Amino acid sequence: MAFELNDDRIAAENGKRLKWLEEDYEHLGRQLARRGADIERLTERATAFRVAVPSWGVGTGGTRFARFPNPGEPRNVFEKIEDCDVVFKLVRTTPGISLHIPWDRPESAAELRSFAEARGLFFDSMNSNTFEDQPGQPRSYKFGSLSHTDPAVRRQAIEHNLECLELGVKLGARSHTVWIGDGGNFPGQQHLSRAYERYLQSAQKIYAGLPPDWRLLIEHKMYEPAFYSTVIQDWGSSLMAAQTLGPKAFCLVDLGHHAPNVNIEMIVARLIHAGRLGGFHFNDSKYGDDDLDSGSIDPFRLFLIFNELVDAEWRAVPGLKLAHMLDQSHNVTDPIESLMTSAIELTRAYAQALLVDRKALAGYQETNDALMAAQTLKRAFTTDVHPILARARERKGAAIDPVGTYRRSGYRAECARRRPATGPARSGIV
Ligand code: LRH
Ligand code: MN
Repeated sequence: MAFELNDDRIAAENGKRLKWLEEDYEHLGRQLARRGADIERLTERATAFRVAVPSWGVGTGGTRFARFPNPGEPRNVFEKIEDCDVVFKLVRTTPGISLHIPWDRPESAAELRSFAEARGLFFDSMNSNTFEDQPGQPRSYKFGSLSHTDPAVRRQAIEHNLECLELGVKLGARSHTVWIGDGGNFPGQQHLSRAYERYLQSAQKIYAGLPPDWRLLIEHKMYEPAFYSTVIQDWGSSLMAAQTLGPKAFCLVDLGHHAPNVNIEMIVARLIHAGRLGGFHFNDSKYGDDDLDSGSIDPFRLFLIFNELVDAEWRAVPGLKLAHMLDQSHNVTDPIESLMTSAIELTRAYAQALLVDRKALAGYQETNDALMAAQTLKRAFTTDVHPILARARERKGAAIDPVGTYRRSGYRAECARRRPATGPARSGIV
């Protein structure tokens, strides 16, 4: 596809906005200097921040009630990469793409890999799918997959995961994320312990297939599609599984996979303590697994999660290597715009967490000065770091105003012209 949103266009757009950015950046720099913070250091850290985008996030999401496709939707994995490329060009924070198999299974892994690498992109965590039946699939996952009572179904699910590892090696990925919807809708439907044990046996076979330098990311979820019990329902089930499997198994925290008032930053702190925090699926939610744009409902919660991550870094917690990924469903927005603004919201939460005066905070915590401790966090959260984020983008050749630049580029209209709707790419996400 010839139409490209190129660096010249972005530079031209930035040129019109540089003057106010410099003004705001200088002003914030002086304010932060008074607080003992070095704006250049913060901008450096914000510039280095990275989060992967989900291939399934560039298509239009929907609910069980309806899906309202966007014009010019990607129809195959290559068009998904093209859209991920636009996100990357405009924010330069998202070089990694997380694929979902079989939705993104390529004819040729080599062709797909070079297509991505030619755009400065790489493949992040692989994702298996044993939560739906594929056409012609011998055995159904209706009653589960890795924890199914039928060993033949478990074998089928294990083989699918091993296929994801094999493909992932060809694509240059370094981790594999396993989320299963296994569970029951009624008390008594599943034996809660035997189902978990079957899961562990199956997961051990997947773990045994992990390439040496890979990580296995276990994703827990409270409910849905099962509505009474879920085999990997919470961080405890995930942590025990990781500890059972071995040192390459870690826990992945999807923000939407918890009950509304659960203290997720506490879970993050515990998983860091256990040395098993492996990564995140960032999104936001008010009720269930709403998969809304990160920071769109509760930006303070997002900040508190990054506060735990930055605090762990500050305490030099060993071996903390995190896979940050977005996992969202864009039902009413242009997915490209939502992914760009969500990547920026994560960078914002990270930059604000870097602004926390940790020495002062530790002092207030030690002396039980509750108010000043809370105020110290709030001060960082209420600092408008927009100039730092825009400067970081501008310095990387990304857009100072990504959404404006994107809209003025006419990319979506061009996609609508060049990608006549043939029905959505196999994203599976209705
Ligand atoms: C499950 C989930 C999981 C993905 C899917 C697309 O709710 O968060 O991470 O496989 O969404
Ligand atoms: Mn997820």
